[in-house]
Amino acid sequence: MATDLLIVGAGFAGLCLLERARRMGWNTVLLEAADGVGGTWYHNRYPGARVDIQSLEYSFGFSEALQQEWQWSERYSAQPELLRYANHIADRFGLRDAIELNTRVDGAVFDEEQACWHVRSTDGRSWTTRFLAMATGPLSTPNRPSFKGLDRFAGPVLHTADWPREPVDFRDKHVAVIGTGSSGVQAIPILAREAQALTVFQRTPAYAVPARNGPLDPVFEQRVKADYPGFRARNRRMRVGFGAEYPPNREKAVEVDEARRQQMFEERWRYGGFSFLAAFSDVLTDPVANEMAAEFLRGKIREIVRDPRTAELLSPRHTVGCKRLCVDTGYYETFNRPNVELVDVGTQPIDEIVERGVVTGGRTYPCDVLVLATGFDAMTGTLTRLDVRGRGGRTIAQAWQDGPVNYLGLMVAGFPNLFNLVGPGSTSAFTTMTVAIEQHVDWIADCIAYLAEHGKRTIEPTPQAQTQWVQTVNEAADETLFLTCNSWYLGANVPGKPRVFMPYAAGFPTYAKQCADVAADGYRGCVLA
Ligand code: N01
Repeated sequence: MATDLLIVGAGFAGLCLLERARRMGWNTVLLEAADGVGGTWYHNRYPGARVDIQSLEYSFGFSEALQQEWQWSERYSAQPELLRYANHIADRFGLRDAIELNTRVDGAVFDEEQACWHVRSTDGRSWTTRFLAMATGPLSTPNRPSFKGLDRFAGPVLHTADWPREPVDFRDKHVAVIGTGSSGVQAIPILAREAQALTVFQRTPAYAVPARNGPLDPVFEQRVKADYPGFRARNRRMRVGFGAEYPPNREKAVEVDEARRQQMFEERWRYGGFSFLAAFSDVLTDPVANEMAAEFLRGKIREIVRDPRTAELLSPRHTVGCKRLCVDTGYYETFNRPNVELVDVGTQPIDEIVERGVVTGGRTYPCDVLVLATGFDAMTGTLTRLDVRGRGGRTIAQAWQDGPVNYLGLMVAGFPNLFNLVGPGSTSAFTTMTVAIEQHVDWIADCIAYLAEHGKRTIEPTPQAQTQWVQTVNEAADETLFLTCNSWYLGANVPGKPRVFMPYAAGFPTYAKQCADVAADGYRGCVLA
């Protein structure tokens, strides 16, 4: 039997869309490759994994009962609690009977005559569906660099985004970590405490601001819960979908005196997290203001790290915020420990991995366990690896060979009735994920309902509307400083990937309004048939 909607992926986005589909009364199935729900929070079980947006903001608002009953224990929840939250949603809303676990989708073909999708899984099963929603996540395909000799390494090789379920015992072990992005920055302090010795291989140093994590303040929680809808609405008006409690400072760093500048940076440093980037309104747009923020952070590194050479090596030179800012707990302090060594592989890349070590700069660094904190083939990697064929048998990989193209980040020309959630061309990771997901779920649900009301079977964007949207996304990026360094936003972390800025940087309110306007205009830019 054909379903109305087939969702791929049981992470936060897939669960949220499934809950909505249930309320809409659609016959829906959700296919998930893993043996449990939770997506990101299922796979990223590395020590120290936790959210970098405050829990009260990184949570769903679609159900008042859910947001009232759910109790976060910390200001920034750790992975086990986020995984419990995903499972609670699946149970509380009775979603499990629509979810097929251990079912890895490997392809889908659009049937032009019947106007439906035929979806198949690696174990040979197939489904037919009117609408297909890819909730496969922007950060879900691990990036595993092809280091020479990696397969010869005698010990375990663990990727942070594909971490084993069983606890890993690091006692008496010499551990090597490659990568110092958000995942490495969270894992390194814990690994340093657990392992006998830790060697960190750093290609690019990271800017990190303390999370100031701790138990959730019950007074703050009570205040939020007294008016959760208002709290959500205020956050949706923010560029990033969060932070309304501590709004951006409207002053410009370049227009205030040195004392005021230091005072504001210091206040934000003490408050913790991403609020630092909002210390002044020009930090992310004016290179001079950005360098002031950068120098403040480098000053903190010099204060914290006792060895001046290590402090210098840890001090980034690129634009702050150009790569996602890391939110840490004790990261820089870790390099004061006698059992931790920092190795620069920015100037001298890793030559090879040998049976019991990592070789760079003519020296072999011994290790028993290798941790790859090397990130993801972000935003496009999961979809382009699937054999998804639209009109004329064209695959997504072909359509995106020069970088992702789509309309509103939601639909691709030539792929009717296919929706992509929180991927390229939308604000995605530039917004707190739950806000981005709920906006996409609302839009998709309204769109499917509109088609039914108007007796239409398919929707797809016109190539012209798509080209225009890609231009809009590029123009938004051109107004920022995001193009000034090598980040996963640009695909620069994966050798050979087209260098295209993938998320939409105009801010959540602008994006949400553009999506709403398109819908209000009867899905302007789309062909409905
Ligand atoms: O990945 P990354 P991540 N040789 O790409 C290095 C989200 N997230 O998993 O910077 C040596 O940021 C690479 O070096 P360089 C968040 O959105 C959130 O840490 O490319 N090194 C870099 O240091 C985040 O932005 C949380 O020069 C190599 C590191 O590996 C996104 O996920 C927690 C290399 C990869 O950093 C990705 O974060 C974790 C090579 N060949 C993640 N290849 C929260 O807090 C790569 N590297 C919620």
